[in-house]
Amino acid sequence: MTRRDGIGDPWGRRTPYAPGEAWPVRVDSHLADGLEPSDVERWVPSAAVLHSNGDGLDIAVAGGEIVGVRGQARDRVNHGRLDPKDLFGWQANASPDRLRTPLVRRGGVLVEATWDEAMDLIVSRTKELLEEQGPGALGFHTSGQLFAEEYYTLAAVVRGGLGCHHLDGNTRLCTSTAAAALKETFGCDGQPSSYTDIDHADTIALFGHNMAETQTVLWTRVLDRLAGPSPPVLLCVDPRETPVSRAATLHLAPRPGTNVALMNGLLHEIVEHGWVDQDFVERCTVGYDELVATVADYPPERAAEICGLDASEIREAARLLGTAKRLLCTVLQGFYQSHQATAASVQVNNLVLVRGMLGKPGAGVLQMNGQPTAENTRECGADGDLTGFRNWANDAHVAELARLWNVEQKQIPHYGPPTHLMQILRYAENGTLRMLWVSATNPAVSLPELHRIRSILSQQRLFLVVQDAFRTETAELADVVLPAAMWGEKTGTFTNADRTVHLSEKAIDPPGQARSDLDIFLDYARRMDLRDQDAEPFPSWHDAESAFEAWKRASAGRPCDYRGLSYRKLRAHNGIQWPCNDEHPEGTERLYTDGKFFAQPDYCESYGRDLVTGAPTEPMEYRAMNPEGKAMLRSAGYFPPHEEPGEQFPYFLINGRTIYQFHTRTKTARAPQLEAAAPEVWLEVSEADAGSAGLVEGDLAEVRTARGSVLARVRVGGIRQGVLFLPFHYGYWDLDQPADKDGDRAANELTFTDWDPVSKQPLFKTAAAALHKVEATPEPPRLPVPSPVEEQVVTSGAGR
Ligand SMILES: Nc1nc2c(c(=O)[nH]1)N[C@H]1C(S)=C(S)[C@@H](COP(=O)(O)OP(=O)(O)OC[C@H]3O[C@@H](n4cnc5c(=O)[nH]c(N)nc54)[C@H](O)[C@@H]3O)O[C@H]1N2
Ligand SMILES: Nc1nc2c(c(=O)[nH]1)N[C@H]1C(S)=C(S)[C@@H](COP(=O)(O)OP(=O)(O)OC[C@H]3O[C@@H](n4cnc5c(=O)[nH]c(N)nc54)[C@H](O)[C@@H]3O)O[C@H]1N2
Ligand SMILES: [Mo]
Repeated sequence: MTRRDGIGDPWGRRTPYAPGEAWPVRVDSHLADGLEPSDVERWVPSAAVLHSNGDGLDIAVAGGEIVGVRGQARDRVNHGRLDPKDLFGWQANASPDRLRTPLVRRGGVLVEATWDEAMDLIVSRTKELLEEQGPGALGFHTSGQLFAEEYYTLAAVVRGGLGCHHLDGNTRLCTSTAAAALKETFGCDGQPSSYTDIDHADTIALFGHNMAETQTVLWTRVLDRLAGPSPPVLLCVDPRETPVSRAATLHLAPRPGTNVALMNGLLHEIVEHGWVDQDFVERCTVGYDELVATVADYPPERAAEICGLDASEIREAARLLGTAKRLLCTVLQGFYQSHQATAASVQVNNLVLVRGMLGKPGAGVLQMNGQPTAENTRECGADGDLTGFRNWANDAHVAELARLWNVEQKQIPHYGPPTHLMQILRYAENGTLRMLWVSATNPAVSLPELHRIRSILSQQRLFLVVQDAFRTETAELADVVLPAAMWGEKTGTFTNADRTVHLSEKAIDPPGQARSDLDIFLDYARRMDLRDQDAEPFPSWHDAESAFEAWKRASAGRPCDYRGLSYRKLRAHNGIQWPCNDEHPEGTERLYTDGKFFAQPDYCESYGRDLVTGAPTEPMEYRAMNPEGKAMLRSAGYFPPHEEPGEQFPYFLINGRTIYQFHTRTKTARAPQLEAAAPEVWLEVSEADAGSAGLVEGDLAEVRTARGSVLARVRVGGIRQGVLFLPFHYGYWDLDQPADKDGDRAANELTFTDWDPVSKQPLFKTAAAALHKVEATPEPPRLPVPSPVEEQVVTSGAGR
């Protein structure tokens, strides 16, 4: 077991390995200062909660407190390793400013209240609104950070119990495009590939994915392959220089918002050179001719012109992808948070399909998740889908769900797709939605165009409930605040980006009167006196394990089949990939190995949407197009982003993450090591642009868009010229004086309200901006620790 410098050395020591070998174990750990392993009273099994990787870990407990963490050597995901946020982030649980009691707004201020007072307010408001307006007056905005049991319960309560259509997760902001792209191609959500494909791949391509900073342990797996014999070729597509681009064999830095043109150009070359697995295409797919027709318009010269690249770069990238023997592609926010998000992401699926790179070790696609439990939000139907990847447009699926819940079929709204978050907010804005219940998400920092979000959430006529562990920017606007137990303080299961299910056990008691989200949702259902058709209390379950058993029944026979799992089984062997059932009792490493898909018209989760307009495809149309349920090669032409640099706003502003902070920092800012590593917002500017704006490293700059402005210290770096980058983690300077005090610092002050037509994911990574110097640096700037990238690769011939 190594205690390591998780800040200065975030990826740790290399453990090189060869293709097809097992990834060596390296156990990372961190304990509170002065503690030795012998001081730990109990190690409680769990998994990492500050990203989607799902690294198995044990929580160290002493004196009723969490005192550290240790990676699990036997875990299939991390083989013992931990990322910086996991090494230190647990300290947030013990933060003195945790919410300990409910709060209610009286005379304009939030004051402490009892659970009875708080819940009575919520229940009486719900009943009034149901009476006056019906369930359309209610909205629920949940998370990608709760447990499966909690999402399943929320979905049952909201859709089955209240008959309300307005339930979505912050997964809408995160990986609704992953879900949409998988549905477009495979007819159903569900990750085709496995992290173990990294062990076998000879070519790994990352599309808009800064894996080194956002899935740190997965990246160490890649680094260990790069350091071993026969390393894989690495392709990086990102307008910025990142630790990934620095390790890459080839880095394409396209103009932001041009992913579709790039992908079409790459596929053009692959078709042109005959790098197509015709047998696979014939056997397993529909739509090849249409795909060829779409990409015919994107010869490398045209794609290069749109993307601001050299045609030779596109040719070279196509050659690497086209001649790979075991090709693994990953996709994340650089693709998902832009205007043609789904169209770009399905082209990565297409690339893998036309090359026949599916269902065998080292080949495939990972349409990544971001949050630790985003997969569960989607499976359980706490987002814009129905429980168990059921199809809202297929009456038989809705009837099945109604039978399961013992409610009338018409009780479950399915007159159209479940309402997506951006539409829920629009209803709140125009006053038709009058109660919004926000659980485990901080929209006052994470949603686009914050001045609009603030004005929506702070309306008098909107009753806002916020369920969180901390008094966040959003909680400050609430009418009722409910104190929640967090990870480590409750039991439940969660599923990572490669379908691996972990059981996370309760290690300590929550602070004060805080309660688990599951208990809160169930308490609400009881107080609302929700009943099924036999007048029995609904939902019928009462704790985490009974909720899990109920969820297993709901998943039965669906692609995400959990029937073969149980708490007992997960206690014996944590980390099992679904589907897990009689046919696959030990779980399933890869989907679609037999060339069969979940796309049959009667079984599929979705009939798909038009990639340009987002209009849902009619069931008859789908049946005609794909009667046998093959994989679908869908494609679209390129359109320019909806906001592009011009005279007044000459830069393209993008945003994203740093390795040391998580989202709106409610946890990582409370871990001293992490906060010290990246304490303040900064602005990444290319050398050329810094020169022309008269800026040097550390100067204070203002970046302005049509929505607002942010002040940040300048970091001069290897970003594409004409592009600026802000980390999005930093909320208001001061909770008491949101915005406009010393200039704002939240990236979302600058973003705008718009979304991908198919996935409805907001376009966070698009804005035209102006840049001005405000003040020269007075002294060496207090900047975040630069990512210590230089030593990340032990070169025994990285790349080729
Ligand atoms: N340290 C840390 N890790 C995290 C998180 C965190 O907050 N902090 N959050 C987790 C979550 S929820 C998520 S969703 C993931 C996100 O993980 P990532 O998607 O890897 O993170 P981002 O930094 O948002 O975006 C990735 C890259 O997209 C690039 N990009 C921007 N615009 C474009 C474009 O138009 N085209 C292309 N090709 N690239 C573009 C950016 O330069 C950036 O480097 O991370 C997870 N892991
Ligand atoms: N500009 C810009 N904006 C973005 C993005 C971007 O790249 N750029 N990325 C988007 C993405 S991918 C994401 S995922 C979102 C993330 O956005 P948010 O979801 O708003 O971010 P978090 O800070 O993770 O908020 C989670 C909240 O849940 C609380 N919490 C944690 N555990 C629990 C629990 O067990 N129960 C309860 N009740 N509360 C809990 C935390 O204290 C925190 O307040 O941001 C999105 N916004
Ligand atoms: Mo995310």
